[in-house]
Amino acid sequence: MRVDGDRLLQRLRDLAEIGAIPGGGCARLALSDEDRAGRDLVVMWMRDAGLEVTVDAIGNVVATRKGQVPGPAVMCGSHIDTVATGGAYDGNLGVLAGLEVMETLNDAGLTTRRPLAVGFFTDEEGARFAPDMLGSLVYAGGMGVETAHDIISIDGARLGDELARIGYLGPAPCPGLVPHAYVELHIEQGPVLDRAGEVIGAVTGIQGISWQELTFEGQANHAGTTPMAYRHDAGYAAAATAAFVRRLVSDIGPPQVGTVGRLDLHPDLVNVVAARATMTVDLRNTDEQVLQAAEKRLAQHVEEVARSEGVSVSTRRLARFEPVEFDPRVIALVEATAAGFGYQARRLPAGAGHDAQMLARVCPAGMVFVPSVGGVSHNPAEHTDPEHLVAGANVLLHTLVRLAEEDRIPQAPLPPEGGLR
Ligand code: HGY
Ligand code: MN
Ligand code: MN
Repeated sequence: MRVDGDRLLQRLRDLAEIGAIPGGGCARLALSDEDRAGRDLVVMWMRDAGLEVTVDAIGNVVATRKGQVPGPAVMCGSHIDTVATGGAYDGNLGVLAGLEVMETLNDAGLTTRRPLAVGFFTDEEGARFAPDMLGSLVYAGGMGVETAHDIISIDGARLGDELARIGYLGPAPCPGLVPHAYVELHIEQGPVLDRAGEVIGAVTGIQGISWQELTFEGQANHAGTTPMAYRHDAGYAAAATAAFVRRLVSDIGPPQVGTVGRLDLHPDLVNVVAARATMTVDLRNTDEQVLQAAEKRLAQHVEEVARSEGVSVSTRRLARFEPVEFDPRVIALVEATAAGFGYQARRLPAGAGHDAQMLARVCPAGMVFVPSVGGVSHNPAEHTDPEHLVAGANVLLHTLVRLAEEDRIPQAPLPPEGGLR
């Protein structure tokens, strides 16, 4: 049994049309009008496939295909919200490949033992409303839905109001139904598979994430008349911190990464010493202890530079998730399924956050990766070769069917299935 690759690729193109931006990418920030339009299109496809669609109180959408016996579903999915410079595949592939699995089983007239479900989770990116993976965090019981509803976006909107505005403040309760298992297909978004010339990744886990917003308050002053010793330059404090982040990360070494993605100055004028600077720092590492040490060193630097520049500083935590290890049985199942297609799956951790890391809190979870050309993502140029997209969908299909048919999740290591049906 194989997915209909043409149908999957066409749907990826159709969805990418919504919020399309030059260069082949799309911009569908969470709970924006573009996100609503994307949601409406995918929900229509889900209903046309005969799936039972539910929307929960944080806007997560789950479409379920009945099994022969009732009970917890084998779940797949991802997200369809994007960053402002998003590509066509980040998140979208996992949702549309999951839908393709359902369509393929429909075409084959097959009903799996357990129900199957495909979902898309609200605000996975966290770019508009922090933290990221918010919908799946609430689904897994990691945050109360009322708390989530009161989150304010970077453009000043309240999450609960935006959910209601786009018509996705749904009746289904949070936390959501606990699946039998969860498997997410996603593009790697990094260079590992592409560089190695490999097609399938069996993801071992996800690195820890630390997001902070720093606000330095100094004193606006004249850029020409104010001697340097008299300045309280918030812009300098922020710039020095951005440079420190780069030094810190190179001192710690891989896999530590650090990013200053946002940096706003006020009044943001050429001849005024900045009175205020607001910036974000994104630190990640697969090792929780090293990540904590990096956070400590950053905090020390921030205190020192604020004191030496005579500015005040406040810190706001935007996201903090520890590293997650996926279920070894699911990792082995992905490997064995890939081997059945003749692919030697590479084991690797995920550098990006994913909804699977939240589902891993409540059920056995894992991920399937396919290569990102040049490792480029969060960029309209994001690209995965069509045959790799289809290969990932076929590995997802057979991994899900195996989880839906077996009494229990097979113990690792598994013999590769010879020549899949
Ligand atoms: O930030 C991330 O890793 C993900 O794209 N939300
Ligand atoms: Mn993603
Ligand atoms: Mn992303």
